[in-house]
Amino acid sequence: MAVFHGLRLVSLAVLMLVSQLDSASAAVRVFGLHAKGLNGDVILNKPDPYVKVWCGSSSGEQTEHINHNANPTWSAEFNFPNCKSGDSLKLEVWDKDIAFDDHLGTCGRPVQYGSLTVTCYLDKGTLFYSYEAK
Ligand SMILES: [Ca+2]
Ligand SMILES: [Ca+2]
Repeated sequence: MAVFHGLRLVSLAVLMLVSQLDSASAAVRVFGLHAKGLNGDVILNKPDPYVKVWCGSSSGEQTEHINHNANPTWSAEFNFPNCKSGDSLKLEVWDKDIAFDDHLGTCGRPVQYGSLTVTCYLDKGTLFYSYEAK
C-alpha cells in the first residue's frame, strides 16, 4: 500500500513537472488568415473585412481591413506568447463601415498542440486560418 502511495506521488510530481514545462514553452502563432464569400451589406456591395483575434487571456489583436473584397487574404500574423493548449482561440470577422461595422461571424475553439489549418463557417461567409501551438 505504501509503495502504491509512493507511485501515485511520483506520477503526481511528473504531471506537475509536465504542466510547468507546458506553460514555460506556451506560445501560439496565428497566420494564413483568408476568407471566402463574405457578405456585409443588404445591398449588393462587397464588404471591407478585417479580423479580430484573441487567444486565452491575452489582449486582442486586429488585422488591417481590406477594401471592397468578399474573398480577402490578410497578411497579418499574430503571436500570443502566453496562450497555450486548451485556451480558447477566438476570431471575429467584421465589415468596416462608416458608422457601425457589421459583425460577419465568430469562430471560437480550444487550441490544440501542433500545426493546424481550420475552416470556420460564419453567418456570412467562410473564414480559414492556420495556427501553430507549442
Ligand atoms: Ca456593411
Ligand atoms: Ca463596409
